[in-house]
Amino acid sequence: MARIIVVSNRVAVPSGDGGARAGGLEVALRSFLKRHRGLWFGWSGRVAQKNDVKTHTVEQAGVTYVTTDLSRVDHQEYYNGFANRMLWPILHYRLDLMEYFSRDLNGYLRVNEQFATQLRELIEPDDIIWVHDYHLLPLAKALRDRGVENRIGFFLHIPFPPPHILTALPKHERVILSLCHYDLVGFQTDGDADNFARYLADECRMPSRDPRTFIAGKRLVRIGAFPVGVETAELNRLARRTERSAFVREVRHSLSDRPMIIGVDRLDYSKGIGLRIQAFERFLADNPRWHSAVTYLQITPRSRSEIAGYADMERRIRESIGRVNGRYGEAAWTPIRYVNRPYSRSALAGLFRSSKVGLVTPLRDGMNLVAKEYVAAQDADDPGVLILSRFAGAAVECQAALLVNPYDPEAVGSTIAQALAMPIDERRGRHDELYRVLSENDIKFWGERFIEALTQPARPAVAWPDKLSA
Ligand code: GDG
Repeated sequence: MARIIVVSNRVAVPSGDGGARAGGLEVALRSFLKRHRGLWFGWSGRVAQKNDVKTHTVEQAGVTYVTTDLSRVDHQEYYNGFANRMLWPILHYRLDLMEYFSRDLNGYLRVNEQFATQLRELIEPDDIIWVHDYHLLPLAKALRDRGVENRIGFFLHIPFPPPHILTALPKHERVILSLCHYDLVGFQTDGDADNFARYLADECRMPSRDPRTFIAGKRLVRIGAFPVGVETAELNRLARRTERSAFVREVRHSLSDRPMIIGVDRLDYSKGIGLRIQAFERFLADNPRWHSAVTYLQITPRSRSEIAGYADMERRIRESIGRVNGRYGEAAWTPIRYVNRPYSRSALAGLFRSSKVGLVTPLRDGMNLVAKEYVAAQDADDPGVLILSRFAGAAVECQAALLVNPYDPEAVGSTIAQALAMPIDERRGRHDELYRVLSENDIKFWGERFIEALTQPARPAVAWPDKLSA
């Protein structure tokens, strides 16, 4: 069995807390690498002072973790700059928020070159390389330039917009077209994959063999949809256990056993938290019978606080929660509980299971694992109801959820009332369907399916098109 090398911006090196704070995807990638005696390479998360950049190697439970620090300027230009101020907004369809600086683009390309130089030393001839996410779009080109001929696959965790949005990215060909140096480029949904295919066909005039296979010089680049899943069965077990934990019992007790609505999101504008609060306010305005009778718990760990817009967004969210609590709250009832600290995976699973409604309303999301985790955690006999944005990748598989337009607070507000009043038979029917889909496509299946597709043989011999060698 070939060794697998996973490359991602951040590496989830196991910490002393047994991974309690790790997200489900990190935990799953780790166990995937264990099965393939793999290696995980990427940024250590440390920013070196005075350019004292170090590389760290840790071996644990059959997995090798190699991480590298970033210099202060690389962190600023590659990570905060081009990746998070330019690529993140544009790939989430937010042209209004993108900030382009050519020095950030140069920093982004430079760090990808540095990663390729370090990675080159670790790669053995039969290794399969799996690169993750928008920080590393040009990594395969940098590796090919260094003579790496191994199979290299790429998976984009976030959305991929249509060409007319994407082409607002200055010098988009240098970044996006470099994806053609991968053997397989995977997306969350067919819609994302089609957008990339249209970009190659219409914008770059790239020849193709079929709608999902393009001819990129001496190799074929294949495109596919690989919707990421969760550890469905494992989460269900975890939720069943922690539902009875002292922590969850205390939360429930503090709510006087009122029904709970839950939202869990990294603090990010793509998650639509501000509009969601407006929707909850609308729900309260239209449904006085639920006053003092339901509590909305919003758990929002801070992220990317170094980026100016994120601090403003946080202030606006706090203000609107204060407004709703001030207007509708009572001495014995706070309508919205807002928490910025992160919780362990098991605590979250228990809270999901204890919540009548999972409120997941991103304005745009590659997949949204919280939606799937909420479903996985439910009690099949008495399940909660998932309200899900139609603009989350998860909506493709989760058709049995209550799908909403997150830009319409009035409609989301009335959907909250519908969810709280939903009869048990309908709740069970919807949940059975959702759980079945998430059991078939769980995280393990996702990883194996991607690697299987990546290792399929397919290499034609034709000339490099001009655009690629540019
Ligand atoms: C990107 C794409 C795509 C959240 N709070 C805590 C905590 N979390 C965990 C959740 C979930 C993960 O973080 C968040 O995943 P999402 O998918 O919801 O969103 P992004 O972070 O934006 O992820 C997204 C994903 O990549 C995977 O491909 O689905 O579309 O944007 O697992 O549970 N985990 C813990 N404590 C918290 O307080 N332990």
